[in-house]
Amino acid sequence: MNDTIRMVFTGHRNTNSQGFIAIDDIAVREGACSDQNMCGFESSLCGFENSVSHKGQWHRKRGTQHQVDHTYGTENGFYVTVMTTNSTQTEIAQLITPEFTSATEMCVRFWYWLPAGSSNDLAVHLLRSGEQLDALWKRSGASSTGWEVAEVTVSSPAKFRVSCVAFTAIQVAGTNSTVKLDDISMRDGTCSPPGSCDFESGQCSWVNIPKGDGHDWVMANGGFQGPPTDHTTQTPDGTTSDVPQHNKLNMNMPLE
Ligand SMILES: [Ca+2]
Ligand SMILES: [Ca+2]
Repeated sequence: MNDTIRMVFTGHRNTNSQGFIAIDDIAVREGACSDQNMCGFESSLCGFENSVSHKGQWHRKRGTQHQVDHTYGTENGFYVTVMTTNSTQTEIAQLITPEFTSATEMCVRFWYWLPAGSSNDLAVHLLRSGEQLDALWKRSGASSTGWEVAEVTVSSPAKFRVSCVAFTAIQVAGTNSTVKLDDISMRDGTCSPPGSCDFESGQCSWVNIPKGDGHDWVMANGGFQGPPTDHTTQTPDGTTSDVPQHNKLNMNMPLE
């Protein structure tokens, strides 16, 4: 029996491009991919749990051709979405992060997809010792054309107190399409103010606008085909958002 598996990396280069495609440090190991501070829901719920106080449930679901996941952008990736139990009643589904006891302020970053129809609603709450506080972030009535990113600063005045973050979806009876979530991550410290970003720990809530020409802004360190240092740290280790020369690109101002 031949059980050899080969993987193929396929790059398509724009004929007018002055840019490049680069691959480095490929590592293969058994098991699902994981990032301690990120959940892409590829093999599990990463310790997230459904609230037992509500009937609606968040479930992992494999993407489809028209609704790809965010992590991989393919139908083979997973995300979480709400499954309702009763189509005649509005239901609430609440996905709760594992408990954390660390810093007093954390930045929660997540990707969401609100389907068409003004009846869907997604909110982020802090649960402190089981008590749900006022919504820190809420979006409703504006459907997404695809995955959108949001960042929410979570503050807990009582240091080292056990807290959780809850993603709450309200599913109105009679609607089929539901809210989706993917790539939820948390890091110490506050989120950058809307529009501000030093690119030292990601792109904040800036995203590339697909233009179909194969060009994107990429995160880069000093030196290679770019400035020798970034502006924030004035060192080659700081991160910038670069595009090859002569290419004019747009980045999308985050919604707030
Ligand atoms: Ca995913
Ligand atoms: Ca920087």
